Amino acid sequence: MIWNEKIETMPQSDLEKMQVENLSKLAETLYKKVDFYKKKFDEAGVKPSDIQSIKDIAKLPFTTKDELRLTYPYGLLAVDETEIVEIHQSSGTTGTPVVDAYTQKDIDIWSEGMARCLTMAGAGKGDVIQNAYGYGLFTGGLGVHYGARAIGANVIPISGGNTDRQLKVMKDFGATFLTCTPSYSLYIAEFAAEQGISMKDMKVKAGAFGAEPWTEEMRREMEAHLHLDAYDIYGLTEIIGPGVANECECKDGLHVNEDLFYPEIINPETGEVLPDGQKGELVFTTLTKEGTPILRYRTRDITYLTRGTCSCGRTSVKMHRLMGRTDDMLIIRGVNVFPTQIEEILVQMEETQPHYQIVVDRGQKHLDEVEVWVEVKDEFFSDETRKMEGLRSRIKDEMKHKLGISAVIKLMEPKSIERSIGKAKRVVDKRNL
Ligand code: DLL
Repeated sequence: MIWNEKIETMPQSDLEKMQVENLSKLAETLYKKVDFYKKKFDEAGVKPSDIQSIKDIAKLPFTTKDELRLTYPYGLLAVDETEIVEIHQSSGTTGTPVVDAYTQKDIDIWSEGMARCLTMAGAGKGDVIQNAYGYGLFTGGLGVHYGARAIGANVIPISGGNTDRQLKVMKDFGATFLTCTPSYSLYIAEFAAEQGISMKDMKVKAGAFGAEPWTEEMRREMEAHLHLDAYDIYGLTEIIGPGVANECECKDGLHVNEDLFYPEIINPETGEVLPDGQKGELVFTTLTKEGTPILRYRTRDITYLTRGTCSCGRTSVKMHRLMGRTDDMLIIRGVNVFPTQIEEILVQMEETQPHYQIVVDRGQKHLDEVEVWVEVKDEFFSDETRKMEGLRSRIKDEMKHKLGISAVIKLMEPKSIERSIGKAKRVVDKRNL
């Protein structure tokens, strides 16, 4: 099934007309209503009237995550504050968060994008969607919720965690579709096996999994252990949340809702737009959003685009499943964390040295596990466990409180962490993502 046949199967030339029209309108609005963008247009020497074709987008300035942080909370608002009906924030809990402020029309756009995504993954009216993405400021829970409501499915807003109850609800209400992070889905499968519950006895036939990197190997495991079809769903807070792109039944790239979110691939070093098929940094422009529309947002996600009619009938451009990031952002159980944020906590401790290493692995339960190894200063290092325990729990608590991650802290003897001659290798990621 295709949710919006007209748009999703539209010839590219017709789609492009719509895109240019909306891009021109967007440029006008940003120039008139958002000082931040007016300044950027002026600095770049461009005017909204310079947009004559979709390729002209390359004349317009980029937006970066740092700029979004600098304009917190409402610096990028393009409407009156009273028009905002809902806000969300990026999943990292520290630093200055990135805000998405939605008007009613934005919520409608979100619902439409998500309705298309869920339909691509095989959901529809009559389905019971167990939505185990977190509800709250994170966009996963409510984004899927709005899409599920739009397609007329029955949505169970169970949110993440409490796996015992997930399985009971799944069984008792006959859930047919699951939405959560890929790692959590594997945890559910493993937990079920431990409890002697067979996933074969569940009715779940498919699911939309995203919000963190995953691989084809993981898909195979998920499909084998959960007995379902696993589809990749992509999105980000800055653009709208989930609902930006999703895999169809071909499971061969994610169709981008490009009438709403215009994708480009650029060379991350030069900013030059790359042709289809070439790998680079993914950039998005929200073509129709009202509250916090965004121009050429540099996602730092790496992928490439392909065009052509897909065997599912859709003509929308496809992005390859994500192939990494241009920065060192880690996604730990769905929470975005930069190594520098961990460093900030460590350097504030009087007892530790700025020599540390972050080791990330997928534990036995398929969930991300983080170990932080940090050297203790000579004068504070002690063989007495009691003395060291206090420091360990202070670091652990700070990380939980400020970053929202649970880490195992290993206090190391002075000079025990390998020194590097060049760039220090702060992160050892063993997850093979
Ligand atoms: O993770 C939105 C979302 C919710 C997407 C539910 C899918 C499902 P943020 O917390 O802002 O938003 O994180 C966005 O997560 O730039 C990617 O690096 C990563 N990411 C999201 N989806 C995928 C995916 C939500 N399917 C950041 N594969 C993005 C790999 C993903 N990485």
